[in-house]
Amino acid sequence: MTKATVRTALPGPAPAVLVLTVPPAERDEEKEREAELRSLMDTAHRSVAATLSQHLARNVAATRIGSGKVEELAALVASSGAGEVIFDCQLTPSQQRNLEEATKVKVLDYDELILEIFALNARTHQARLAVELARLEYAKSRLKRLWSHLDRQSFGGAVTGASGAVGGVGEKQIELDRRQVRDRIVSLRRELIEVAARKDRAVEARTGCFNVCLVGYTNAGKSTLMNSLTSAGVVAEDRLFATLDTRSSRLRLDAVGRAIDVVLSDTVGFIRNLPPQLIASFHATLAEVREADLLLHVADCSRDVMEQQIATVESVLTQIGCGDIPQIMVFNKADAIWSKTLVATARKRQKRSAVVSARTGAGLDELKMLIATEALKRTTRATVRFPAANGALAAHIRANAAVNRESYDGSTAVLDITADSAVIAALDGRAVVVAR
Ligand SMILES: Nc1nc2c(ncn2[C@@H]2O[C@H](COP(=O)(O)OP(=O)(O)O)[C@@H](O)[C@H]2O)c(=O)[nH]1
Ligand SMILES: [Mg+2]
Repeated sequence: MTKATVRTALPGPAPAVLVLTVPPAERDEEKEREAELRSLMDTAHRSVAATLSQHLARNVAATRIGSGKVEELAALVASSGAGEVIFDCQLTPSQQRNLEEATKVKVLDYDELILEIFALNARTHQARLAVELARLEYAKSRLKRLWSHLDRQSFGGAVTGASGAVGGVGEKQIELDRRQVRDRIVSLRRELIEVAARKDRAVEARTGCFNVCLVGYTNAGKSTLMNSLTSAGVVAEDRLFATLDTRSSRLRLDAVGRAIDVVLSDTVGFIRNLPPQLIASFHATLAEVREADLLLHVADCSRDVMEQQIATVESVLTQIGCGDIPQIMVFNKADAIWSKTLVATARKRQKRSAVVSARTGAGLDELKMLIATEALKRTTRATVRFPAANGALAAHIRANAAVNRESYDGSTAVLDITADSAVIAALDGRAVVVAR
């Protein structure tokens, strides 16, 4: 069974009610913000039961939103059967606690949602450590909230006079937790320094395959593009890609009459208003991009802020050491283009670019051709022959190359493979290699 099947079999969190807190001055951005939040929910494998907007300039100290809205929220949670509430902004621990009391479900703020996305997307050891550190630092300030249920549920109300002792139980637990969290934070920091020193590369290198990573802003259409590129495609054999996780798909491209397989991976999107304390874990989560052979930088050309978004993504890519990876600039949402002139000007600055609509499918063939051309530059196809009894060599080839066909010539194994030219060159001497 592949990881993908395991993942989809797990029940996801119950659908959520989204709360948008929109200052009156930003009202015309409301639709945009909702789309962005929904896109983040999608990335976090969560579903949306309903949305509630609050147009309010000030932050109500106790509950963030006004008391009338809190009532409305509680009613909406009950009527939609939602299992949690997610805010598009930061909440203080006490706001979170008060809102949970009013709605009777878990309330998450924006940082918690983002942290969860990072946790889901952390694939290297280093990224997992960085995300755990950020989560603990977040949790440290909220331990009181975690344990407040102990006071209320188990001992609260009925037993009058006992509340002093009850507070003691919660307080003791918080003290204990606080110490544990502090210790773990110290050890995580130390471990992160060691890992950085070792230049740890725990990404399962999918050598032999051409790795393409989708990068770009949240809501640019990366996941939609990934689906439309792969859904119609002919897929290669499953076992070649047994290590793929749910965010990767294989794509077979036709490169001038020759089939070429590439692995396409969706990444966590660049997020507007990324809280500063999450930047380190965001970068660590993206580090896997460094292993890519090609980046598809997806930009939303239906937006007037396209240029700024492109510039932000470029600068982050440079910061994390991905500035030199070949890139195809993909101007997505051509069906809703904001300005043809703007896109034409932006295209002039790019070596390779395509204007597509992941929604209608326009331009996707051209994009596939561009990807295939890049992939062809890097991969070689060859036929290798070696004694079938040499299981170690067969395993080595399977781990490092894509096997297109295999047959036996008596006791000789004959494999038609596609791999990085260096991998094929290294087989020389251990097998008879004929380039194709
Ligand atoms: N009009 C239009 N909308 C699109 C297109 N591609 C994606 N979208 C929409 O943009 C939103 C964000 O898409 P998504 O793939 O989740 O973005 P991601 O955050 O980059 O993965 C969704 O509402 C999509 O339906 C497109 O080509 N045209
Ligand atoms: Mg996405």
